[in-house]
Parts: sequence; C-alpha cells; structure tokens
Amino acid sequence: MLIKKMLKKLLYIYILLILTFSQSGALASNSDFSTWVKNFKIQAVKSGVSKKVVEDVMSNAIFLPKVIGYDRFQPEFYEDTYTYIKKRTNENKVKKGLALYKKEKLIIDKIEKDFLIEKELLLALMGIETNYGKYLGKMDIVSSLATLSFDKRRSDFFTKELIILLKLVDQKIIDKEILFGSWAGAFGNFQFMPRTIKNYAIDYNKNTTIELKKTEDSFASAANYLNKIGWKKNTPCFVKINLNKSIPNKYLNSSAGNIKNKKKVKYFEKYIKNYKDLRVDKNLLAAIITPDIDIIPGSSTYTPAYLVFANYEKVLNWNRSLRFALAVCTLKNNFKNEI
Ligand SMILES: [Ca+2]
Repeated sequence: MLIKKMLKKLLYIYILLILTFSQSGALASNSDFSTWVKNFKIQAVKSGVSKKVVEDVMSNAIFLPKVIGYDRFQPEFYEDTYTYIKKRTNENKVKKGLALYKKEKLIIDKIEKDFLIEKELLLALMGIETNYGKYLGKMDIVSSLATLSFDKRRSDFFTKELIILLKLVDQKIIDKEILFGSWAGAFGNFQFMPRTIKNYAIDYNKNTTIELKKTEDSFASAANYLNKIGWKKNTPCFVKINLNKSIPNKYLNSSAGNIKNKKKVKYFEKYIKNYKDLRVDKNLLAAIITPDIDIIPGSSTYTPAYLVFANYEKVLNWNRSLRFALAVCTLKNNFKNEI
C-alpha cells in the first residue's frame, strides 16, 4: 500500500511538472500553434468545410496547456482495476441513477423498447461518463481538439475529429455557441466525440435540433449508437474468474486495442477454478482479460481476471479502456437488482 501511495504521489509531481513546463513553454510554442492553426484552416477548407465556418470557429481557438496535462494523466493509465471500478459504481452512483430513472421513467422505458438496449446500460453509461449530467465539462471543445491535434501523441485522430466538428457546424447540425464539453472534446450527457455525433446522434423528439445535454435526444442517441454497433440485449458482458497458473500467457489480454485468442467458454474450463459457478452459456465465445498486468507494478499476473464476451467489446468501442468497460457493466449489473 505504501508503495502504491508513493507511486501516486510521484505521478502527481510528474503531472505538476508537465503543467508548469508546458505553461512556461506556452509563449515559445504560441507561434508554432498559430502556424498549425493556419495550416489546419487550409486543410479544413480542402476537406469541404466552408471558409466562413472555418474562419468563424477557428478564430478563437487557443492552445490549452492543461489539456495536455489531462491527456497524460488519465485514471485509466494508473488506477488499478479494483479502485477504478469501486470509485465509479458505488451505492451513491446507483441511488442517483435510480432517482433519474424514476423522474424520466416514461421516456427511458420507451427508448429501451425502441432500440432494444437495456435501460440499466444507458443509466450506467451516463452515470460513469458525466455523473448523470452533472459533469458535462466547461472546456471550449474547439480549443481542446485543436490543442490535441497540435500535440504529437494522437494528432491524426484529433485532427479528423476537429474537421468533423466543423462540418457539423457547417451543416447546422450543431450550434457553435454551445460547444463546451470535456478536455478531450467530448460533448453532452454521454460524452459523444464529433464522429459519434455525426454517425449516431438523433433528434428523437423531432424538434429539429439534436440536444445531447437533454434526456430525450441524449438517451436515444446513446441507445441508437449501442444498437448500431451491435450490443445484444440480455446477453452477458463479462464474468469474474479465478485463473489457474497453468493458463498459457497468450490467452491473457491486457490491451484494450485488440482482444485476442477468443474461444468458447468451455475451452477454458481447465484453467478456471470457479468454472462450475459461472452462470453463462458455456458455448459463448469469450476472451480472458487481466487488466492490471501492464499498469500496476508488481501486480499478480492472474488477478483480477475476467471472461469477456461480444457485448464487452461493444463498450470498448465506446471507450477503449478495459477498466471503463468493466465499470460500465458492473454498474449496469448493480442497477439490475434495483429496477
Ligand atoms: Ca431534439
């Protein structure tokens, strides 16, 4: 425990250093950033955004050093699985979700039926993404996306997102005056990135605007997204397992990028101590994940371990983090016993 605390402290110091240096270096990099904006504007116009919208939206974009700090200090990178899940699925989270459900029952039940997505899953995603709309983020999304595009780590990804965002403004699908969200450019109750808005957001109540900060449109858009990417209602997401040490290493997944070596559950029987207690169809295709291996120094290789199914990978599609998907499905299960 002491080592864990020290490690956390070191990480905090590291992040403070990053913020200090990037802020003092901000003046020096300001001209670089302006050059980047200039080039980006040309690229955006070339990809079909009107010149007027490019100028309008990009004229106020600034470099935000703290966004780089957040990018380097995501809890997915340093919190162990047990801590991560516990923090996000506690009793209070369940209580708040139930209160929201009680208030919006009619519309949430209707959306569950229309899109074949469990209300418990929708509540869990909203609870974990924004604490039921409480933390929508106040960051200027254009500047966040511009900062992350200017930064080298995931420049291509964020540049594409920013261009999509400009197109959405250009097509009047999104109002540029309301572009405030998370440091990573995500927006609304369910933290949609621009590409997600473009592909899956819908005007469910047909009042001609997509309102991702309101219940009707945001729940329906999230349900539509899950339905389209292939979430299957009433099939499992994951189960916890106790592994035998005889399990070959190749079956242990610890990267959310590529879940490998899937087999039918029954294939893994000899490697799972609690196999007989698993209440899932033993013919389902599954993979094994051991999320703490690469992140927590000295973590035991075999715990915690989970069998994950097709639905789990759909949640990874939403947010590529092994812990995020485990937390979402855990909270969903916690609701299951209450609703
Ligand atoms: Ca609407």
